[in-house]
Amino acid sequence: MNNTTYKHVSSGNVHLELVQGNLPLLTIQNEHATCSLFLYGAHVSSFKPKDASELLFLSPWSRFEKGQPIRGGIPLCFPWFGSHPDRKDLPLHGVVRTQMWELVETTDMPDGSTTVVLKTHDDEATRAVWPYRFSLQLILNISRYLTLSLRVLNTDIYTFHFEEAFHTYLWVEDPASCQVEGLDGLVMLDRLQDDYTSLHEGPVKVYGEFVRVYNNAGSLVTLVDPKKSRRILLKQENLRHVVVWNPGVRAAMENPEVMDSWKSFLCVEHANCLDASVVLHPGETHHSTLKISSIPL
Ligand code: TA6
Repeated sequence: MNNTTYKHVSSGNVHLELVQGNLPLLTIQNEHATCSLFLYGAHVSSFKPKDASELLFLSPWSRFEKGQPIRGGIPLCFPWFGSHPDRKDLPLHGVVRTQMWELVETTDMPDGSTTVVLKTHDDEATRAVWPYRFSLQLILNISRYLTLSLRVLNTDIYTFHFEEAFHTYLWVEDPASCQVEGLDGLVMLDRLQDDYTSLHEGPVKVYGEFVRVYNNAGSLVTLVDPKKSRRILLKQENLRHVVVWNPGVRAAMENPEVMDSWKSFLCVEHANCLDASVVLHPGETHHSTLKISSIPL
């Protein structure tokens, strides 16, 4: 299946339709969970395991327009994370979250889960701002867990380095009442205080505008939400840093695509960024994986 034939595809557990702003949205519903995914940005917008509530937050103020990033869900950041290191005029978080990805295949697996494969690559527009040839593949598996595996292939004749992230917006009842566990004892950079660095101790609790990078996290980080009575589990492979972000009321109200929705999400982002950016030689592939699930408290 390619992007010229996706208009009204429906097969097995997978359904494809055009929604908001004519963006193609894939919905996967199987015996374990329901998941929605925009082909624009390969952007997962919803994941609801059976017998549990929605894990991801999608801003109702998001514009859902080509050329604009979708606010919420799981934006994919590549080849830079946050602002471009030299050019502040370029979009935050790179170029692939505003590209239309190609749906390669969907497979209903014998265990009842569903696998979806999408891909994208460099084009004239990406090379105008990042002069390398690359190919990206996102492999999703929807079961009791949502598993996202990103493969970055260097198809250039030159070595490049890149940053990448799963910029996950988790749905919470009240960010200030939540805590993020699994980051104890790590070096922390406060991005709002000129990267002031300290050793972090205990669980992370957010207050006001909060953008902190926790270095070299372990494989499991969890978000405890007492008001939703649940713990969200985030398990990673090959993603070194964890960024915890909430804009707080002031910055949120200045952003028409966030507004009062700041009260309903906490971003816990898995990233290879800053000193953890990846060097990739021609012909090499880099793999990273994030697995998301929840359990009741
Ligand atoms: O990852 C954290 C961050 O870089 C924040 O500093 C904030 O600017 C945010 O991402 C923006 O994310 P968005 O999805 O709105 O583009």
